[in-house]
Amino acid sequence: MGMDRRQFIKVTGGAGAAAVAASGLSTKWWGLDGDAIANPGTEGDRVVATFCELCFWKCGILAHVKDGVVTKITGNPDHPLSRGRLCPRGAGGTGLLYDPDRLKTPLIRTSKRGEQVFREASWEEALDLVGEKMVAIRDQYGPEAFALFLHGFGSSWFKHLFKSYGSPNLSAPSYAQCRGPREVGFHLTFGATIGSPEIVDLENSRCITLIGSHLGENMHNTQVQEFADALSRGAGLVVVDPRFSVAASKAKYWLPIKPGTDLALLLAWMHVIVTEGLYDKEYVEKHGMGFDELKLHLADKTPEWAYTHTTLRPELIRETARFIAAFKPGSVIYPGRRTTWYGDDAQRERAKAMLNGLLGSWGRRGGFYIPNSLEVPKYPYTEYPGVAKAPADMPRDSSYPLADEILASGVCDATIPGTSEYDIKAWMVYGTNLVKSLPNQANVIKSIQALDFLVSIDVLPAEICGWSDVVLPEATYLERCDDVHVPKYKVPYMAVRQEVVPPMYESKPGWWIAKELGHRIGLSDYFPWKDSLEYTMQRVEGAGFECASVQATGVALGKPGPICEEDGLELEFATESGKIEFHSRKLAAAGFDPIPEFVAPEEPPAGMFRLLFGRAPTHSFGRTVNNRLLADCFPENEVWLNDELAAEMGLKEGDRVVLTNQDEATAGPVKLRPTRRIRKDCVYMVHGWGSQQRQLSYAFGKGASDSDLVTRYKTDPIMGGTGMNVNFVRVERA
Ligand SMILES: Nc1nc2c(c(=O)[nH]1)N[C@H]1C(S)=C(S)[C@@H](COP(=O)(O)OP(=O)(O)OC[C@H]3O[C@@H](n4cnc5c(=O)[nH]c(N)nc54)[C@H](O)[C@@H]3O)O[C@H]1N2
Ligand SMILES: Nc1nc2c(c(=O)[nH]1)N[C@H]1C(S)=C(S)[C@@H](COP(=O)(O)OP(=O)(O)OC[C@H]3O[C@@H](n4cnc5c(=O)[nH]c(N)nc54)[C@H](O)[C@@H]3O)O[C@H]1N2
Ligand code: SF4
Ligand SMILES: [Mo]
Repeated sequence: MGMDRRQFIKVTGGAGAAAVAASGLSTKWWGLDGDAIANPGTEGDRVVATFCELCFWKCGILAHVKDGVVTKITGNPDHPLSRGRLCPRGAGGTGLLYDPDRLKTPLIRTSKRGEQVFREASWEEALDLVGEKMVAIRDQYGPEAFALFLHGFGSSWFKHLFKSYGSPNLSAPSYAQCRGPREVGFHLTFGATIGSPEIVDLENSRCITLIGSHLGENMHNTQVQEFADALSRGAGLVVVDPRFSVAASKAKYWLPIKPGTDLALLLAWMHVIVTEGLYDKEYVEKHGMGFDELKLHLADKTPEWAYTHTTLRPELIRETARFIAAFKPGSVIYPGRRTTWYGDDAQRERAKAMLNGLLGSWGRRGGFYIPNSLEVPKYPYTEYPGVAKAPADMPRDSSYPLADEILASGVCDATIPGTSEYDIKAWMVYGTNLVKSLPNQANVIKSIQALDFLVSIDVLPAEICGWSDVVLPEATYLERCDDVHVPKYKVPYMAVRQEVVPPMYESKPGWWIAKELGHRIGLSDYFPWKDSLEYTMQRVEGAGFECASVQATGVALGKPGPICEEDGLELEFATESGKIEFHSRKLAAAGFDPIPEFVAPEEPPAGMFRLLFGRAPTHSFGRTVNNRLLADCFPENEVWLNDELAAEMGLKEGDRVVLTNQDEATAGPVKLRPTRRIRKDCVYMVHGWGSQQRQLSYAFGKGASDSDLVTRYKTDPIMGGTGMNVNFVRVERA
């Protein structure tokens, strides 16, 4: 359905960026030889320890600076998430810093929204305007009518601003469009969520089962390091994926499942493991609840039954069930991350959790660890004012009783007048490209057109900026100091983000933008600190660490505690029953299946393929597609189509094709990749490409956008996640 971006952001180009040495780079997906990317760069005369923001994993980095220019980025050996190594994107961070297309000054829209003509403005004028709108919305409709959409670590300053302001509508597409179903499915079963970094002890796993988690292409540094180590140690690997992923190529078993039928496979695996007595009896006896109901439920979920849905041979299902069970404990069914697939996602995730329960993997070495975290006192602010109204993310006619975060898709919908309890009138959008990350782009644009006001804060002229009334240019992560990062992890630690070089152009750090806005809308009390350095050092000291040493190394480590039963930890489960719930009374009470039931998904019509999408190791969504260093390794996405079918259709390698979905939305032209590595009922592409914005001068027109084809989604009735793997496309020569 592509939008016309020819009119996008008409401003004159500013000062030229410092040139970065890019050379012929090649990257092995798995080698984590990201360093190769920046190695042409010189040793710095100054090295600053901070952490990465090229994705949301937050690896510790060392940024080398020579003559005021960041020359290379390497992994911080002291940081638990990088352990001295980086993924290619992290090493290529200078490609963002020195991207010539960066937002350089505040922009104010000068013609109708959608025509996207802007003028440059001073910070004074732009902030005054945003401040006036925040006051006007608060006075006229109440603070709840102003929503904050956010993604990324720097959003903390704006969360603080909006909580001080009194809005309950703070949401991120990383929940209802990403890991929400996983968190709900695991919480229902074990009374705890998975979080990020995922609490999976891959390092010690004896067998790893990936169900559509394409670790290695889905590149989270530490996780991939541990995955690679486990495999070289000889750990078993089972990969369930309609596509022969890179991980599948390393696996003992690849199960090319029919898309959308994983729940049937999970039930059949459990059937085999229970009927053959292969589960961890002692563990299930001690920690489980509802095992007898589960056993009864599984009675007819035979591999023969699952075969009719999954197309996987019954013998293969039996053999892999036995294989997986043979490695317990320490045999982990990886929980997945983007689990918003078919609208039955919380139940599929729950089935993964239950299988892990049968294998005795929760709280066990090589399974799921119980994380630690440093005690770091909050900055002593006065209490937030509280909120007058509930979030607007639930439509009037339904509710998602078990959602535990706010649905970004729901807040977006609530912007269309009359759909929710009250209307959202204004958005602030920080670090999330909603036009590409929420499903049904036409609906997102309809919501945007209904707004009184839209301000975005970004580093690049992303699609969302094009729809904004005011665009504020943030300094990149290498040019700013943010809050301290205190994750839940194996080892408790805290990391600091520090300014490596001063902000380029007129860009400003988020903390400064939030503070300036706070002052303008009568919230000065909530911004008592001079700058983020004063704020963070207060927290570092509060946690009992010495500022100078934390600034030098970028991290402060706490004492590791026990993280699994083998360390002597007594397991506790914060479920209703205090046990691992194989049968959930909570689900039953809310009107859902207490034990997951499989319902077959709709089939693609004749001549159409199910559209699947995922990640490439060298890119993060659309946020890196304009990065010249990374483009060298992966210049654009391609559409994977089964090679035999392609031949029948008269299509060959390198042909340009256009994809058209069930609603006549199109994407492309894009390069075709005929390959044996995918089933015949689906096509696959990497998400994030197909930018229609001229302002992103590299990414413009490269590849195709899956987002343009996700016009339809299926909502998870349990938690409101938007299942997005439900679109069908035809493939035609361009
Ligand atoms: N069709 C489709 N939709 C999807 C997905 C998919 O695969 N396909 N994936 C889903 C998933 S898993 C997720 S997590 C979400 C993610 O969706 P988004 O949160 O939208 O993620 P990005 O595409 O990374 O968008 C990040 C935006 O932040 C900007 N940015 C980058 N760095 C900074 C910074 O330091 N400061 C500021 N202020 N801005 C910055 C970038 O320029 C970009 O505009 O999308 C979901 N939606
Ligand atoms: N390099 C890189 N790494 C990233 C990111 C990035 O942008 N770039 N983003 C990060 C984020 S926020 C997320 S959420 C994760 C997302 O990464 P993942 O959670 O691993 O998931 P997806 O991208 O949804 O899944 C893609 C895989 O699922 C397969 N698949 C599709 N449909 C089905 C199905 O019905 N059944 C099965 N069994 N498999 C199926 C696809 O073929 C593909 O291999 O990646 C993270 N890591
Ligand atoms: S995984 Fe890569 S991009 Fe993500 S934080 Fe780590 S180095 Fe940066
Ligand atoms: Mo995600």
